[in-house]
Amino acid sequence: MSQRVVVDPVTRIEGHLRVEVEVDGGKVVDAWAKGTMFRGFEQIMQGRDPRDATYVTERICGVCMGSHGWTAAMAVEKAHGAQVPTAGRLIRNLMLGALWLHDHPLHFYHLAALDYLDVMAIAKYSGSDPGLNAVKAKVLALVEAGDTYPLTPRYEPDEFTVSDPEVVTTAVAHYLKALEIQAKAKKASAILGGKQPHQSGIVVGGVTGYPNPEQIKQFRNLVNEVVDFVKNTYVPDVLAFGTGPLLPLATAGVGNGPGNFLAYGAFPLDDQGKETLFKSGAVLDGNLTRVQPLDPGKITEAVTHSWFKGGAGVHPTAGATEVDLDKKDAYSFIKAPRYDGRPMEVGPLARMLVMQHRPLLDLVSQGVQPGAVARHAARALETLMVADAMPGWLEELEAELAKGKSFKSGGSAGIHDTTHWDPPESGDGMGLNEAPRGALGHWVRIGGRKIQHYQIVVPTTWNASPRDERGVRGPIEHALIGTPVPDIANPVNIVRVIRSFDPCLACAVHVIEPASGRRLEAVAV
Ligand code: NFE
Ligand code: MG
Repeated sequence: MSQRVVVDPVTRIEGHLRVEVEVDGGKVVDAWAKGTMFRGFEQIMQGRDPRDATYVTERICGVCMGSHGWTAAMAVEKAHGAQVPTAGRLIRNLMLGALWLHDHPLHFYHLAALDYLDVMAIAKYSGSDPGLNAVKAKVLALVEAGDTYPLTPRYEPDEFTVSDPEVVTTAVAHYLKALEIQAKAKKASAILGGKQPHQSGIVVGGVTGYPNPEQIKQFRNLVNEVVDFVKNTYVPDVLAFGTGPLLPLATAGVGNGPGNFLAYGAFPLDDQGKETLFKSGAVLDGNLTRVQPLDPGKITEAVTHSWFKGGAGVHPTAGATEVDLDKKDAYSFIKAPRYDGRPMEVGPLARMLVMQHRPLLDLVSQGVQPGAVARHAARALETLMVADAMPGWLEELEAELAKGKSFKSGGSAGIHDTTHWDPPESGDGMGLNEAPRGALGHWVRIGGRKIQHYQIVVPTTWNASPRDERGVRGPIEHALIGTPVPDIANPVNIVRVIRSFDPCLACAVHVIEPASGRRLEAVAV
C-alpha cells in the first residue's frame, strides 16, 4: 500500500515549497511540487515607467536579484533598440560573474552538503592537523552549548552518507571557509553594483557608473581569492564526492529529470551578443548529445493546475497572472512553462549539456546519469568557466576605460546616464538570459511610455512546475519518481533530489500568505 510523505517546508532552499510524494515499495511513485506563496510582480509592473523594470524586478528575490535587473534591462533595451556600450557589457559580466561565484559555492556547502555528511563523525577525528582540530573544537563547543544549528536538525545518515571522520571534518572546514568566500564574492559584486543585495548598478542602456583604479584593484583582489577557492577547493570537493562516495547515487540515476534541457545563453562576449560564454539551445527527449537551436516562440505557460485564471499553455506575451483561489485541480502558485510542449529542466546541468561541455560529457560517459549528483558537478564545472573568464573581462574593461570614450551619455549608442534617456513611446521587448538557477526570460510591452504588459518566466518556474494541461509532471516532480525512500521517517533522498536543483520559490512565484487561510505546516512526515 502506498504512503503519502509530505515535506513542508523544504528547508535550505529560498522561499516556500511543499512537496508531497507517494511511496510504494520503498520508492517514490508519484510527486507534487507546490509553490505555496503568491507575489504578483507582473501586476506590480503594469503602468510603470519602463526604466523601473530593472529595480522593481530585482526585488523578486534576494538571491539572483542582479539577474532579474539585467534581464529586465535587456527586455526594455530590445523594445528601444538600445545598444549597451562595451564597458557596460563588461561591467555587467563582472558584476554578475561575481554573483555566480558567490551563489554556486554557497549552494554546495551551505545548502546541500549537509545532506551527504554525518557531521557527528567530527567527534571521532583523531588526526593531528591543527586546522581540522580547530574545527573539531568548534563543533564540540556547539554541542556542549546545546546549539548545533545549522548542523542540526538533520535527516539520519544512510548508505550514501559520508562518515569518514577526516573527510567529514575537512568538508566542514571548507563549509566554514566558504562562508568567508561567498561574502567576498558578494562584496566584489557590490563594488561594481553599488550595493548588495539589490545592487543599483544596472540601468536600461548600460550601468550607472564605472569603477576607478582603486575599485578595480579591490575587485581584482577579492575575485582572485574567490577564484582560488573555486579552483582549489570547491570544484575538487564536488568532483571527489561525485566520483567517489556518491558515485552509486550518480550512476543509479537518482533524480533524473524528464531528459529535456533548455538554456538561453548568457555573458555576452561581444557587444552584439553574438557570442556568449554559455550557449543557447535545447536538448530534447534524452538525446544528450544532440542540441537544437533555441526558438523562443516555442515557450508557453499553462495554468491548468495553478491558482491562476486560464488553462492551457500560451506564449508569455499573451500570458496573464490573475489569481483564482477556488480553482479545481489547482495545487500551486507556480505556472507550468513548456517548450515545444515539453517540461524542461533549466540550470547548470542544462547549460553544460546544451554547450556539450567536455568535462561534463566525460562524467556522463563514465556512467554518471543526468540526475542529482550530475547537477552538483555541472554547477561546479560552470563556476570554473566563470572563474576562468573573470580575469580576462577585467583586463578588457581596463583597456576600454583607458580609451575613456564609452561613457558618453545620451543617444542610443552609449546610454550611461538614464536621466538623459526617454523611454520609447511603444515597443515590445524580450530579455533572454541565464540566472544561476537557469534560463530566465522577461517579456515587456510598452505603450504610452508605460509598461502595458509584463511577464517573467523564471528558472524555478521551469524546474518546480506543476503538471500541465495534459497532466505531464514538471521536472522536479518527474525527478522524484523512483527516488529510493527505504524509510519514510527519513526521506533524505527526497531533499537531496530537490536541493540538487537549487530551487528558489521566491523567484518562481514571483511574501504574501494567500487570503485562503492556508497554513504553512512544520515538516510533516
Ligand atoms: Ni531567486 Fe532566481 C536564479 C532567477 S530562480 S534565485 O538564479 O531568475 O529560479
Ligand atoms: Mg511569471
